[in-house]
Amino acid sequence: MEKVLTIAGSDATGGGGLEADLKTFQEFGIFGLATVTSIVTMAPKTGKHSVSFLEPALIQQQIDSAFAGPIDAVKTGLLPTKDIIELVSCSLQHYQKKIVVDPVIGGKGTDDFIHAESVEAIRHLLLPQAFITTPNLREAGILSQLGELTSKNEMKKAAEIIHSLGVKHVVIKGGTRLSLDQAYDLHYDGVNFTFYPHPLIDTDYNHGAGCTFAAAITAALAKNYPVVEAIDLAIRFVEAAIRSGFAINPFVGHVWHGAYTHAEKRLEFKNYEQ
Ligand code: PXL
Repeated sequence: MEKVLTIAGSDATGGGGLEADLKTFQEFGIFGLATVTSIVTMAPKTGKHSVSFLEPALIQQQIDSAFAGPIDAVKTGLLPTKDIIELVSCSLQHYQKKIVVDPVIGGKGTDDFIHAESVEAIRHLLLPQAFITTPNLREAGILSQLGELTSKNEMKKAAEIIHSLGVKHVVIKGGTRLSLDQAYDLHYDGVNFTFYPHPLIDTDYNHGAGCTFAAAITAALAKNYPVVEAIDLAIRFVEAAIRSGFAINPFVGHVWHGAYTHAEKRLEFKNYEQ
């Protein structure tokens, strides 16, 4: 069985972060391990999110624990400080297999989780080690230093700049922000640009979609899917998860990570004596 490590923040409400990653890995039939870098909590009366960081030494001990055995792929999520990004980059320096970097900068409806010096560390320390990076439209604008991206052409420019930082594949999640007829995700491999159109889904219950998308790509790669097939499957996996999104509390609605496989129907109680 494949083993995949996520190095990410914990989302205490369970939609994004390493909770999304582990649930998604499980859906792919893959064994998930986790290194916690930080914890995102939500105030129950206001819905305001806050981030707390873990001590670098404790993060290092978790990574060392995970690498006590073989790991088939690594995904990174929220790495909130420059020190933590340096530590993760150093720990992955001799890692030979695929690294997926989800360059988490902000959450929906919250202040940014990370600041300019961390963005620089992602650009120069982490992206050169990555096989795939999966910024959303806003993160792609920040990483490419182009600012707000408002068209498919600008997405292509951003993808080229991000690719030049050393990552092999750039996948920009267009999402609903472009206000076009459909959502467009863009894949650039250094030669070809491929847009993946998919339907816009009218819902606010999509917290965790970005993490789930990157986790699904990581899992598919660990299962030896070719890149294009991994992206395609991840798009369908997340589309199903968003269609089954639900309100977890009065402030936020989460994707359902198990939607693609109808996981809610698994092991249902059947009373055979009736
Ligand atoms: O969706 C971005 C994200 C990533 N990582 C953690 C989060 C969130 C959003 O809330 O909590 C830990």
